[in-house]
Parts: sequence; C-alpha cells; structure tokens
Amino acid sequence: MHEIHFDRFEIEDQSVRLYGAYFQGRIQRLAGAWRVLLWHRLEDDKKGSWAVLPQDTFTVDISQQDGGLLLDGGQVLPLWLQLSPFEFRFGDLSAEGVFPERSNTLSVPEATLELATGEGNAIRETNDGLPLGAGMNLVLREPEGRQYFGLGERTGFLDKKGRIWTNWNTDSPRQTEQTDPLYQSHPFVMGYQEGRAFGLYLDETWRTVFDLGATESSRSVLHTDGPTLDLYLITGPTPKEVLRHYSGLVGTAPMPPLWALGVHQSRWSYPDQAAIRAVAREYRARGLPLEAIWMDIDYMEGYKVFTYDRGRFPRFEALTRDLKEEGIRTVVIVDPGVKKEAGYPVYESGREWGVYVENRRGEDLVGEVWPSPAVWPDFIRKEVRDWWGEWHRVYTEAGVDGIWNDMNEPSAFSVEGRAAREIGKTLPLGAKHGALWHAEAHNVYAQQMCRATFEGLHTLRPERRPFVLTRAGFAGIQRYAWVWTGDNSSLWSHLEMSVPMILNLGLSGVPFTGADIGGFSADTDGELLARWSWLGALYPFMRNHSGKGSRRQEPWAFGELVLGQVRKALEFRYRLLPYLYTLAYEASQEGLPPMRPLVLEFPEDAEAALVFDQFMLGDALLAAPVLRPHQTHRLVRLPDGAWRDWWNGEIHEGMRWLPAYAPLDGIPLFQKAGSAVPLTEPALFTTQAWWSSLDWQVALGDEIHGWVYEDDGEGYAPGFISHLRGGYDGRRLRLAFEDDAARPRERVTAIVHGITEPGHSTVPYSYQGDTLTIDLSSGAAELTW
Ligand code: MIG
Repeated sequence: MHEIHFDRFEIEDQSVRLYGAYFQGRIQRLAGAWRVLLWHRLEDDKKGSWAVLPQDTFTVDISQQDGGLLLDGGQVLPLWLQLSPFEFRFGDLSAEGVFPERSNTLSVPEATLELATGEGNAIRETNDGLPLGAGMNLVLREPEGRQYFGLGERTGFLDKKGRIWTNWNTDSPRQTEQTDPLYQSHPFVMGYQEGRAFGLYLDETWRTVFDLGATESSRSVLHTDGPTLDLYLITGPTPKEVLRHYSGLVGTAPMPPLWALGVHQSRWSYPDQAAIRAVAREYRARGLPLEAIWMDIDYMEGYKVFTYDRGRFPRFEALTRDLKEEGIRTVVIVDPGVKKEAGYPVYESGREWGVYVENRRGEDLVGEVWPSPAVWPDFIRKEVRDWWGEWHRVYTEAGVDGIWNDMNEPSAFSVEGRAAREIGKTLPLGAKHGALWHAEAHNVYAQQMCRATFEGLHTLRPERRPFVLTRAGFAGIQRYAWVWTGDNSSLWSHLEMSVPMILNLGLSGVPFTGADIGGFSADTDGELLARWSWLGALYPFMRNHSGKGSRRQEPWAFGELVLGQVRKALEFRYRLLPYLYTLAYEASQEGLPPMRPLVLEFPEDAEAALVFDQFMLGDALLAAPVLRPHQTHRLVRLPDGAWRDWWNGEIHEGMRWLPAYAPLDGIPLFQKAGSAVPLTEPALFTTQAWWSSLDWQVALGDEIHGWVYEDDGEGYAPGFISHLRGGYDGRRLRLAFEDDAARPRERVTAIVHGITEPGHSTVPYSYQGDTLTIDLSSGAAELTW
C-alpha cells in the first residue's frame, strides 16, 4: 500500500491546501465539521456534491504540534494533521492515513471491478477506461469499546461494528440478517464511546465499503472505488449534536403533509377499482381510521408509467373523488423504467428530448424490468428531472395525492440481453449518464428520481406539500422522500429487525421511515399482525403492505379478536397525532427523528446505548414492543429518571430493567417524568393540524413541560408553537398553557393519573378512579392537596 505524502501546505480562501507529488488536498472548517478532500493532482478539485448543501466556511488558525499541524476548529474539535505520510487525529478518532489503491495513476484500462451483492453474486465489468482502480482507503485505528451507528438501512442490530458494509443501492428481496447491501446508501457513521460521539461522512457516490473492525478488530477501513476521498469529520460531543451537524450538511426533511402521518393501506395489487372501493368500504363500515389507499403496479396499462388501465379502472378520476369524500387519499406507484413502445407518449417524448441512460456506444440502453423492453430516464440531468416532473400532471389532474417510487436502485431484470444475475440486477457500470459513468451515478439515481418527483409535484401544486415515498436513496434523500425498508417478510425476526433498521436510518438523517406492517412476503398471522400494527402505530410511517401471492392482511383478515387489537392501534395513532406532528416539525428543523434509539436521549447510560429492541418516540415516550410470539411480558430498560407506565399509571424509577406486562391490544409504553404529551380525539382521517380538542397527558415531575406545533397541515402558511409548563412538588400542581395557536379550541385539558383528589383547584376538574382531568381552557391552573 502506498501512503499519501504532502510536501507543503498553504492557506487559500480560508482553506488549508496541501500539495504533494501525486496528491493534493483541501481542508475546510465548516459550522460543525471539517471537510477533508484529497484528490489526484492531475484532476481538478471542482468536485461537487449530490448530498451536501452549500456550506459557510470559517478561518482556520494553524499551529505546529507533535511534528504536525494543529488546526483550531472553534466550535469544532481541533484537527491534527501530519503531512508526510498523511495522518490525522480528530478527537478520539485517529487515522493512520489514506492509501490510494493499486497505483497512483487514475486510469487503469481494462481493470476488472467486482461488486459483491447481497445474494453472493458478483458483478464483473471490464471497465474500458473507467477511472477505477484508483480507489482509496482511509484506515482508522479502532480503540476497544467504540461502537458505530448509522449507515442508513441495514440488517442486524443497532451497533454496526464488526461487519463489512457496502454502499451500493441494491434490490434485495428475501433479505436475511446477513443481507448486505440493501436499497439505500448512507456512507455515514456515528462513532460512540462512553457517552461521546463523532460523525464520519464519506461524500462519495461511487461504491464505498466500510469495514468497521471486521477484518482486523483494531482497524477500520473506509474504501471508495472513486478517485477522490471527500470526508467530513463531524463534531459532537453528544450523539444529538452529531446528528444536528450532519443534518446541517445533508439537509433535513421538509415538513410533510399531516395526512402522511395517518394510516395507510396497500397491497400488490388491488387489481381493479372495485377492489379498491371494497377496501375503503371495509374500513369505513367498521369505523376504522384510514388516510390513504395505495395502488401498486397493476393500476397501469402494461406497466407503462403515467397511464391507467382503462379496463380495470374505467373511471379513475371518479374513484379518487369518491374516496376523497370518505376522507381517503390515493397514492400511486411510479417506477423509473419506461416501456420502450412506439406511440407511447412518455417513451416518445423522452426519446425526442434524449432523456435516457445510454450505453457506451451512445445508444439508449435497453433492458427489462416490469415494463419490457424498458429504458431508464437519466435523472442525473436537470432537464430530465424537469421532463419527468411535468409528467406527474397526469396524476395530479386525476386527484392522486402522493407518489411511491420503487425499483429505483435502479433494479433491472435484464440489460441488453444479459440476465439480472449476471449484471447484479442493475445497469452496467459503464452505462452513461451524460458525462458520468453509472459507477458514479448509480447510488444517487433514486435520490435524483425522487428530487424530480418532489420538484414536479411542487411545481404542479405549489400550495401543497409533496408526498413521495422511496425504496432506494442516498445521503440527503430525506429532502425529497420518505423511506420504507423494502421487501421484508411476515416473520417475527423481521418485525424485530425493523426497529434497529429504522433507528439507524434515523441516526443517518432520515426521519420518516417505516417497514411494511404485517410483512411483505409470505403469510402473516393474527398475532404477528396485531403486534406489528402496534409497533407500526409508532413508526413515523404507518403502512400495511403485502406482496402478491401472500395472504390478505387488512385489519379484519384474522377475525374479530385481532381486529379489535388492531383497531386500538389505529385509534391510538390518531390520538397521538399532535405529538407526532410536533415531532415531524422537530425533524424538519433539527434533523432529529421521531423514532430514536435510547442512545440519542441517554448517551451516558452505557446499558441503554446498545438496546436495539426499544426506542424513544421523541424525548418523552419510551416504547418496548413485543417482538416474539406467545409472550405476555418483556424486559424493559428504563434509563435515568422516573417513568410512568402509560397504561396503568405506575411510576418506576429508571436505571433498571423492568418486567412489563404486554397484552396484544397495547404496547409497553412509558412516559418520562416531567413530560407532557399532546393528544387529540381519535378520528377516521386527518383534516387540519389545528387540534380543537387537546389533551395533555402529564407525567408529574418537579418541572413539567410539553409543546405542540400546529399549522394548516398541508401548505406553507406559518405555524405556531404552544407550550404547557408547570411543576409539581407533592402538594401543589401548577400548569400554564401558553396557547399561541390563535384559534378557538373546544377543549383543552391536562390529564394526570395516579393521584388523590386535590383539596382545592382554581379551575374546574373531574376526578375518576385515580385520574384527574383538569380544564385548562382558561390557560392556567393551580391545584393543592
Ligand atoms: O419487483 O411493485 O418493494 O413493495 O409491492 C417487485 C411491486 C416490485 C417491490 C416493492 C414492493 C412492491 C412490488 N415491487
């Protein structure tokens, strides 16, 4: 392995420039991170980014230390560098250096690249002049006891240490605990040790591989296939700070429409309009909440995007209109593959505009996916994104509310006659996206497709917030789409795995996520559906979806008992909406996910840090789902503080393991002392995010605080934050609702459990069992015992 050597440095435009015989470097100080960019000196340094937003840079003070340079970072931890050979230290993180692979020249004609895929296949590609073979490795020293979180959507548990993870978007159905990679690529990790955290983001869209102490436990190797190494060293010291800074780099999710947080029902596929109407009828006849019905690929005519099958959906517009009258929206699937068929307007207009990905001979690349033959729009180019966005008029005019982007790794069944197995189920590395090879564009194909969809919807309906769901994505995908975890199975192990998968997505800056409730492949059963519906009621995205050939799994599919259990979960979801919407707002502002691992809230609790089967919903609620069949109890780690059992009101001290009772019509849930969670009445569907009835569920504490964010739920009018504040000292309870919403409310109450009746109160209250319901409509209350 060759090391990288630099001979000298200079300060240029607030950045530290490094010069060597073969390589050059540039180091910049940003608000919460260092950017370290290294490139071969024959290249220019105009490397853009598909993920990182424009950043302010700050002046760097340099001093000499330990034979190297010490760069003072202000708010950011200092960075120590050695020029020859190149090494660096950033807090507890120390790099032995960066090592160019194989040679110092960029172009290695005829080199062979092998990409391991999840199924154990390999992609072999003779790369006629692809700038590969000049890959780079960053080698890090690994102290004992460091853990890694992040890396987006992954199998396994919460800690990502000890395995090799590949960033290469891959259509991975029938996943197991070992499958890697999956659909998304997030070359970001959060290192964590003894309460302190840092972040590492490798801003390379080429295939990258993170060996986190797997091959050698004392080292991690971050590899990129590309010719540059563009690294962000993100400062903490808390996990929350790392996530805030990382979100500052790659962006936060925009505020979603309220309805996206409601209940979604999907299946591949409801075959025709009668089937869709029947699902709507079943929901409403039983008085079950439902927000949207999803249409999978069979709504199209011959898998042609931006069409409907007029045989099976003769009156599509009437269908969406009638559903909307019941408060039910429609979401349709849109895959990237465009059927190559003469006379099909989408294909023809794309050909006219020259929008398709090309092969090396400059011809449209033709393959097969659901449509066959198919071509793929090159979303990497702006004019192609605009063209694609405009086609969504077909849906917006037909009353469709949201778009579901699937198969966008991109997945292919065959390309130019070569079968999926041979080509790793995607386009050849040497396919051309304008000036880029597919090898460089692959990982951002979906991200740019979602961008096209998002921006298209925004242009077509500027007064409404777009809603896009995607399967594949790259760092920053949250700016354009929500993410679901793809084809899981109706297995208890997949119910369990969905938790760490979603938590690590959240730690990677992707807040709005969910897994297919009930499981996609194979047949679910009633108990699994009930448990999954309760866990799903706390996923940021709550959608029951199942695959072709699997047993039906709508809430009523397993009889009255299960229906009752699922119904409670759906109703609980709607009761929680003010809290969820407030968390969505927090995500849009700060990048903190609604569903978060305990380590984010309690970084000092070493035992909580690796808990993968519990999570926090915001900072007030701790959930411990049951993830195995036939269990009536489970152990719950309660972190520091006091915790109120949501269902029976009992108070438990933290820093301990508690056996909790877990019937099928609930989920073990604990509320942190001193928090107040805003709830509303259950409803069949959402209307606006102003809660005319607001109930604050209060867990008593010396100090009490909760807040709620409200707005129109859909457009861009400003929103308002209202606070509930107060305190309780055992004899006196004070509560003040600072209502900023400036809209009349029918009812505002605070609910306190597990308390005796007060002797005196300044406001009306009711007392029943051990539950005190305090009328807060006058704003402030004081009760004494
Ligand atoms: O090749 O559109 O993950 O949710 O139902 C399968 C049909 C294509 C995969 C998605 C799944 C969807 C299915 N799709």
